[in-house]
Amino acid sequence: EKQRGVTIWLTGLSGAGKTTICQFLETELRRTGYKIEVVDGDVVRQNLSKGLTFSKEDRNENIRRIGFVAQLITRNNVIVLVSVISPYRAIREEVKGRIGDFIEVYVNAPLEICEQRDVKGLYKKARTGEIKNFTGIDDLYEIPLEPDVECKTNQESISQSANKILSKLEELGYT
Ligand code: GGZ
Repeated sequence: EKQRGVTIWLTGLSGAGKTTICQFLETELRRTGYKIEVVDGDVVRQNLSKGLTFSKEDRNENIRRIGFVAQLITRNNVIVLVSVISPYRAIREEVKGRIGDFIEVYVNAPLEICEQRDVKGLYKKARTGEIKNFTGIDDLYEIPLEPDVECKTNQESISQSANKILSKLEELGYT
């Protein structure tokens, strides 16, 4: 039977665990033999979206570009793992509508936890004002109202979070 493509879209704050869950899923799905592509916000911003700022307009432009690319890959029967903050609900819905085969995953960790982790020291810089418009500090994050999967990364392990997503893939017939 032929593999169906799908975009798995992980949205959430910086430091919530999106990239970590993606890496786990990538390994797991590749091991099983699926064709996978990974699109990480941080990497896209150094390439496809180089030069874009973190204004609402530029974030939405970034998301639109990523959505476009994810759509192309998805229709070629590949599983696409996207991890981007994507703070605005309307543009997430727009991309979802366009791709169709789309699983929205809310990677949910409380701001305090993300800030404690502060892997890259960005929250500290946001607090001191060295970085402006930082999501969760002085910029908006609109929580998903009906995500297909919610991962509470301060209450569950990486493999538990990833397994929720793998179960959803199977439930929807993609694996
Ligand atoms: C949010 C920022 C900002 C501001 C730099 N706000 O956790 P990271 O570091 O490695 O990934 C974040 C990345 C956010 O890029 P996205 O493309 O995912 O954002 S969006 O979907 O809103 O377009 C973070 C870093 O860039 N970063 N400045 N002001 N995150």
